[in-house]
Amino acid sequence: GDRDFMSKTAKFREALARAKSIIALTGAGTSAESGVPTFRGAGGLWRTHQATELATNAAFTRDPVLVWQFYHYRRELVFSKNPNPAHHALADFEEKCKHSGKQFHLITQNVDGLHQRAGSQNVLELHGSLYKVRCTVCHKVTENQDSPICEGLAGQTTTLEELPHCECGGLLRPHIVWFGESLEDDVLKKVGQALDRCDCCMVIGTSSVVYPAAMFAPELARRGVPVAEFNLESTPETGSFQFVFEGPAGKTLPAILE
Ligand code: BJW
Ligand code: ZN
Repeated sequence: GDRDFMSKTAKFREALARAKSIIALTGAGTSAESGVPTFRGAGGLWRTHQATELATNAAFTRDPVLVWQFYHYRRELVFSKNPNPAHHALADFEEKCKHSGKQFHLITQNVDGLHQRAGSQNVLELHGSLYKVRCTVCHKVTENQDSPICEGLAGQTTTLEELPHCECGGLLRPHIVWFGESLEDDVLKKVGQALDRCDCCMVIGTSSVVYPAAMFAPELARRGVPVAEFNLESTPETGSFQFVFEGPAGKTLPAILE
């Protein structure tokens, strides 16, 4: 009831107040209230394809047109959406931390850029970005916010030649970490440093099933760090955490961080 929520809220706020180095780890549920579908929820289908089956290098090699159509669709979808109160609460919280001399790291599995659009400054993107591309030949990474990314993808049918290409002539791919691919060394190094220092953590809108991100918060909890999970439902890791705030992150997170 209300009283339980109050004492839990007060206790977690105390943990935040004591902390010197806080991590927020976010997943697709954080953007759900913006209208961006999650992966493992009801919105995880695009046409007849499971999103997680298109997010592999094997799928891209087999059918680069199909995979690019999927990413084109998602780029355009997210352009039409806006950050929600959960994104704003995290951006405001970062600002507060800055003024009170606390470290704050926002580690996101999301590729939609909505945290940055809400004003978050220090965002570690674990799984890449919808708005970056990488050349499959020279491996150069570039930011790309074009809408559409190319005329070919805006039309009904597309050929390989019409897909986005690098100035070197190579085929571009989304700069996204697909299944079986390693996360960027540089990002992992920064995450490792943040985890080492962390003394309070929030896990928001993630199913906690995709590694290595799924093990970050449980490892902190094992070290005795207070961790709060914000989710609509329970996850395989709910039992590892000291605090659980069930409900839509756009409601629960602003209420805690206000
Ligand atoms: C709300 C809400 C609201 C909804 N409010 N909450 C160890 C053990 C087992 C397997 C592995 C392992 N190590 C590596 C693996 C393999 C694999 C893996 O983890 N597989 C598992 C699925 C079993 N991992 C990898 O391949 C990673 N690479 C790697 O480890 O490299 C080294 C290596 C190489 C080769 C072999 C072995 C190791 C890379 C993982 C990359 C993940 N990429 C994706 C796709 C990005 C593409 C794209 O966006 O197009 O990233 S997968 C997809 O899942 C996406 C997400 O970032 C990620 C996490 O999903 P997330 O964010 O948790 O979303 P959902 O939908 O699952 O959950 C939403 C949650 O929100 C739900 O809980 C809802 O209840 C909740 N919610 N509305 C609050 N309003
Ligand atoms: Zn190139």
